[in-house]
Amino acid sequence: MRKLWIFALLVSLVAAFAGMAAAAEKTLVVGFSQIGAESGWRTAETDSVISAAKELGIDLKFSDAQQKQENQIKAIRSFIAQGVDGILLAPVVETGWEPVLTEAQNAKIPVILLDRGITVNDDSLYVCKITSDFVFEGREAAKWVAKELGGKGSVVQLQGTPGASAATERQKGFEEEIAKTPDIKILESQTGDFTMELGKQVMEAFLKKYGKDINAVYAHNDDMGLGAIQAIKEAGLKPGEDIKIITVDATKAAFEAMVAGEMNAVVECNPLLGPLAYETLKKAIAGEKIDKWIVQKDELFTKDQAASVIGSRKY
Ligand code: GZL
Repeated sequence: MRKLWIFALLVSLVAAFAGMAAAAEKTLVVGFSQIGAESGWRTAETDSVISAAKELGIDLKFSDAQQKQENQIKAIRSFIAQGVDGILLAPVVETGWEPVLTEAQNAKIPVILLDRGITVNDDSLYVCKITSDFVFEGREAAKWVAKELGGKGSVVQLQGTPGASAATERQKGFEEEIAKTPDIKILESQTGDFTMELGKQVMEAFLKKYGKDINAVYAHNDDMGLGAIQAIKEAGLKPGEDIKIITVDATKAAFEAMVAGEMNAVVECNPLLGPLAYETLKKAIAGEKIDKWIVQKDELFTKDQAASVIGSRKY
């Protein structure tokens, strides 16, 4: 009888420890509201977030908003209803997030912003943003243009998505810096919405209007810059020679264009944010203090470096 009692005690102890171990290893369930697939950079970011979830054994609920904020808001509400442990949000634009982020806060679900920022009165609505410094990127592009044009010339600007922090801040950085070189004029700025197709269409319009007066193009991302290259070629001009081109992102396609001599420079913007996003989310869930802005370091690459660097690029 005594042995039976001891056996029963051992079985219950093992079960208790197994339960504790299971609780300690509870699979993290994370919702990711992604903007869409508008650019090579965006796809690289999506791949990074999805592959890191697989490597870390995280149960990822992924939603592609097809560039629409209302779809992102719907996705966040769905994540809240599913009771996820955390939410990653790449906010397509800066405004309009208070209501849904308040619902996430009330449900005690931490939200981390990826690759773009938002404007809210109460920044406790999100744990932190993990982004590049877009103003820095814009400044770096302007410094390069000023040097490349020898301090004198005309530039057109292909802007990203209206209302997106990546676009407004790249424009702010560029225009503040280029103003220090008064003989360089920005002929016109128009949005190409971060896509190759629209970037090409806007550049076609700029070429019809300004033709050979355009000395350089500053595109807020590679895809619009690659679209501009197509338009310049179809206009019978040589991209990279007749018209200089600088973009932001530094995807493989941009390096290939620089190797081909059709793009002159690119400012990097790191999309491989998956591992850092989950590491930060786990710290937030554990109640650790997190910096409000985790900045990604970026650098400028020129055509002359492209051939030697392209082999080491990760996206
Ligand atoms: C930058 C990101 C931008 C990229 C574009 O963090 O938000 O959006 O520069 C992408 O390629 O479309």
